[in-house]
Amino acid sequence: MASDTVYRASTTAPVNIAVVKYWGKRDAKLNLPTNSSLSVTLSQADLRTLTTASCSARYPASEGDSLLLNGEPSDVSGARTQACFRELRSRRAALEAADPSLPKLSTMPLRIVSENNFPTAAGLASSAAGFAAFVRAIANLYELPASPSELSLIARQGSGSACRSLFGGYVAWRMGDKADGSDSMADQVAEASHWPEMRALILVVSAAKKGVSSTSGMQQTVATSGLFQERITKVVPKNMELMEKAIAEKDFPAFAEVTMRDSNSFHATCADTYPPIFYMNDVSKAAIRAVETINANVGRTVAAYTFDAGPNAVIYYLEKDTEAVVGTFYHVIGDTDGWKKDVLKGLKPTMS
Ligand code: 2P0
Repeated sequence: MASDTVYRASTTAPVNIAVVKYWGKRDAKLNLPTNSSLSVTLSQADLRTLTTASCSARYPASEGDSLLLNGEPSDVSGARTQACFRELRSRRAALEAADPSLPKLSTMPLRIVSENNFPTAAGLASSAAGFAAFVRAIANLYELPASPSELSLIARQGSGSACRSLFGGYVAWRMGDKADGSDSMADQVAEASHWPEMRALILVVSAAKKGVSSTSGMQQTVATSGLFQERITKVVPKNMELMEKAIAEKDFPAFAEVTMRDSNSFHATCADTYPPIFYMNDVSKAAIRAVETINANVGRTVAAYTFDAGPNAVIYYLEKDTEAVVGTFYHVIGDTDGWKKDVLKGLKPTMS
């Protein structure tokens, strides 16, 4: 019977780590950023979210939409999740209005089941892969003729950094300037195959949940930091330009310098927030010194550090320098409390 049909679609989405950071919203409701950002998408073999979306007329309407996240029921009533549901449903409803022979999926309750292949407790940002997979799974279920950039517009409303996880390789999120956010979306700067030697080493300093969430941290920075104005008007526009050039020319020393400077600039604005926000700890700072030592010992820049809204370090390097970079970190880690050897990995960028 047609009414018993369960419609289903699955997808995966990868994690991305920014080398020019998103930090600040100009419109919290639409999740519009104060600056553009750029990231490298990591291999799905290592870190990814797998999501299945289903809908059926036989799912009780009284239960509404639901989300099972790593086996646990998760709240879907938040404004951002609701915005994603609404955007996707309205696009499906438009298809159904244009073609009455299509099943009315837009009227059916949705069940979303999502799992990460990495421990959520590892302290790695999972909202980017999570919302990217969430949006793409429903878009696939609804058979929406949407490009990755169009889907990035929707995923952005779930979590800003999620818009960059709709692409593999090297990805920019253009801030846009329209008030309705219709031009604030991601595009691919280069495929992973353009620079396939790129690697990322993730050092999990602490698996604890971060003290100040990104969403509230960036709001406090926008409201109180004077340095932040300098960052969004001068530092980031220049870093975006230099980063795109470094990627186009596969210039690792340039890529590394912009990556490290942008991370430093982001954390400086956090320290300039009132009251100040500190995401890095002493072990994070030891990782910075280790990168400097590695680069000095090799005599050229072979490693670049970057830190998000937490103490964990991501170290970018090229495959040919694995021994110098990873080998040294293993050595350092052996002597340093706080590092977790078992989660130290050399990750490849992905083609998505
Ligand atoms: C980034 N971060 O570009 C920056 C660097 C953290 C530091 O994107 O409020 O979780 O959901 O839009 O995307 C973290 O911010 O924030 C983030 P919301 P999100 O990767």
